[in-house]
Amino acid sequence: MIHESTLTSQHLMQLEDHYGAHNYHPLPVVLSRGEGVFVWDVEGKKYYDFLSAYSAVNQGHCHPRIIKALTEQARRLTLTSRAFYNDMLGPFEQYITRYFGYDRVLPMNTGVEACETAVKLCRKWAYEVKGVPANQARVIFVAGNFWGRSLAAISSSTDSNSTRNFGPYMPGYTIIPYNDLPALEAALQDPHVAGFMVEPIQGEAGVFVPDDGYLRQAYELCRRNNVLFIADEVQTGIARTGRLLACQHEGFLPDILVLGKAISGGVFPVSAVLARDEIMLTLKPGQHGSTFGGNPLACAVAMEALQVVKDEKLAENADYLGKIFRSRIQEKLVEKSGLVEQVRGKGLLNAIVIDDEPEGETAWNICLKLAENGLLAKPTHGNIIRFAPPLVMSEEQLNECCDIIEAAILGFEG
Ligand code: IF1
Repeated sequence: MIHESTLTSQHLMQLEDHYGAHNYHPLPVVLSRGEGVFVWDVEGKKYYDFLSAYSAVNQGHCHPRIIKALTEQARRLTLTSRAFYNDMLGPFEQYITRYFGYDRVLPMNTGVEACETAVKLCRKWAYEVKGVPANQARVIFVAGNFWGRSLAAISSSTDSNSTRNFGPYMPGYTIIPYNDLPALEAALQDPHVAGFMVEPIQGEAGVFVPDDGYLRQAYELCRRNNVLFIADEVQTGIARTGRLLACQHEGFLPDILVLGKAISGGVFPVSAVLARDEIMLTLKPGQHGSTFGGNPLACAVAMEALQVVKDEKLAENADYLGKIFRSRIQEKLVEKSGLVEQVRGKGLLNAIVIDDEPEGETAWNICLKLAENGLLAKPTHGNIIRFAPPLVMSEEQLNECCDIIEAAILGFEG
């Protein structure tokens, strides 16, 4: 078997094209190494990573402490299943519940599994605590949501690309507009509503930041109507928006918290659902689980990855650098270039809106130009380019990246 690193980018792209499902359209860049804020392609070209694997690599690529935790545990014990106890899960559960301020955690692997676990848990609570009649529980979602690719997840999607020809869909969902409190208040009048699941900032939809106070008031409306507020912080959590959790910008803790991605620093699939006893203890043995959920390797990696976030003050850094990023882009591009309509975001989860054709040809070509100039980013929904570097970036590196972005886009003007 030839080791991939001796194959060219072209050959490696051809292998994927020939043998893989075509469920992605990647930029023509083939990466073979990552370290901190940088990645290298197979020809050795160096890039700033401004996507961070969709905010899974907040701690930077191959963080030495997280890799050490991974390799040491991997030599000792990787997986036991939950048929038996192991010596890592209890310490992890204690660590993460204290870290975020919850009674209990249910460990899973991917974000969509954790989100689906949250929906199941919320329904279970509705029947056994709130008293909703059997099979009548409803969960409210917002238009533009994204919580994964499973049938339960796409059943709440308003993006036809995610839903077309995958029906029939999961029943018991109510869809309302995002950032619309009267619509939420109206939907909450249904006594069968169990929960309201929402991203604090809509990532995939294009980094839509709701009005100040929306999340907090939505949370209070839910509490007043005995409905669980479920925060999908798979992408906004783990310091990405300048606080440990995006909900902390508005000073509340969701009833159910869903985490994924950077909970492991992008080193291993780890996700988790956190809740208080009254909710979590509705699940009894045999009612939910997963082969890899809570495995010793995941526990070791996640504890170290979360500790790195605190030790390296990544939330503070994201908050500080995010303000620099948005003010530079506002001043140098939004106010000067006809191409950039808006910059928006919080912390280091940001995006620019390009004045583009619907299919986003210009945004795509801007990303190709950025790649040529050593910075990786990718459009979402056509004309929106998401910028989300690892949170370990320095101010000097951020300014260099802004130079690259500004030069590339102003070059397009010409
Ligand atoms: C893809 C998007 C981002 C998420 C939120 C749950 C999940 C995700 C808020 C599910 C996952 C990933 C999925 C990945 C690309 C990426 C993505 F563009 F698809 F939507 F980040 F914006 N909640 N997002 O963002 O987590 O099961 O993937 O671990 O499917 O292409 P997962």
